[in-house]
Amino acid sequence: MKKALIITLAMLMLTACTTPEPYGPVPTEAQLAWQRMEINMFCHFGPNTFTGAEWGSGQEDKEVFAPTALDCGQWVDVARQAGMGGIILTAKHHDGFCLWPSAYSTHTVPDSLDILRALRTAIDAHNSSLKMGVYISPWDRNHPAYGTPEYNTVFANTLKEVHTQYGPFFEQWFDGACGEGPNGRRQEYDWPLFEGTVLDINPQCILFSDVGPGCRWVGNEEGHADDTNWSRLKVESGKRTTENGGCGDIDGDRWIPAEVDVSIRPGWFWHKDEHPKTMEELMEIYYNSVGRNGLLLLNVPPDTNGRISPEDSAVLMAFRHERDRIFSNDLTQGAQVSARSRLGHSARNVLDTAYHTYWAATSDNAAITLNLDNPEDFDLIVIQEYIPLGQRVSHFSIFADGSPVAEGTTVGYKRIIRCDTGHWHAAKLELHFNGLAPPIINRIALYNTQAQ
Ligand code: FUL
Repeated sequence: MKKALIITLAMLMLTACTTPEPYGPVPTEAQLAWQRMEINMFCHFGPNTFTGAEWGSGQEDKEVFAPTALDCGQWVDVARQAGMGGIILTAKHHDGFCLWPSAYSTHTVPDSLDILRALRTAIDAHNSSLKMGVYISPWDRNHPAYGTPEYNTVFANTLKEVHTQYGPFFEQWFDGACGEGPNGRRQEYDWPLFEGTVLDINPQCILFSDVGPGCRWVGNEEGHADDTNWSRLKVESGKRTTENGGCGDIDGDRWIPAEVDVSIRPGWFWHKDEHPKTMEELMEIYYNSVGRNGLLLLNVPPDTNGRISPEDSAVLMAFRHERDRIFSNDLTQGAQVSARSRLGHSARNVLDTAYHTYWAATSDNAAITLNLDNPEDFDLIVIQEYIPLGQRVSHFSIFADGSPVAEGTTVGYKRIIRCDTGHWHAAKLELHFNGLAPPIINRIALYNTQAQ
């Protein structure tokens, strides 16, 4: 009898310890890995680098594309040292010029100047975790077939060629721009054909477009997501049902997180009279993108040498150094944590850096308290929801030593809350969450940007 009771109790505990049910759509493994990259590098490179244009006409002489000291290994070094997870190269921009010797266009580099191959080789040579992605513009101002049904087949063949010969790519960037081609006509893009072509070759590839399916355009090129940012989206017949690029849809039925693309310089291509943003501006962008549940795709265009300029490289290193300085000292270490928790998913889990441990609250309205060893000064609060089980939090409010200090709506993969009145000084922090389902939080951390 006693034995049976013990077995029943043990079984009950085991059931209680299991993973909570997911809420709504959840990321695929590839989407989760993508989100965890946090910052990637975009490289706009092509004839425009040499002509000063942003949108080339497609009539440029092929010879204008002539980097004098091409070094894709240097791009890789800069990206790695800047803390980026991957590099996405504009293999074909709107001018139609292919940075590889394509069989489907006459407007290409010669075999001897295959930039896709050079980048692939440089990335593989480093044997690091840096991943490669590709931007191929459907809009083509050079191709004679553009504006006719035949072009959709040409473009699908182009995708197939690039993905089979130079892949695997972690992301395929589909630019939504659709202007006129050389014959004055616009193209009706066959998106299902384009997407199917890529996914048949690489089902893990994250497809970027205004509506996903892998990730979505955030809706601006200034470097910010909305304050409210759901990773869910409603899409019908290839279109958004609402104009919510920046904030997604609370009731979206697909997991399509936001990507924030912005250039380090005023233009997307390198131009000699333009200069990069400052480290402080990049930090602002970081807080407003990664800190608002977005992935930051920061464009760093190689110059006419075929290298990332010393100016851009210096500011990227300062940006990395500043993030390391701020985020190396989490002030919650050693704190006492208390909250009602689902068995096996204790509140203490919010302090560790292991990704797959979390605090699972027991109700939609939940609170967690952190008692620090000593009162601390801090001006950043970082919260991360455990998104493999869905995005749940719809409102949060934070109290420091009993006084309300901040509130907001969504959290998602990562939310960074900044103090706009200098800094907070407190020994006790309470966070109240309202969720669409009981919140699941894997990290809470506090930092002081002003600490020496
Ligand atoms: C836009 C393009 O028109 C720009 O030239 C740039 O490539 C940007 C990333 O996307 O739609």
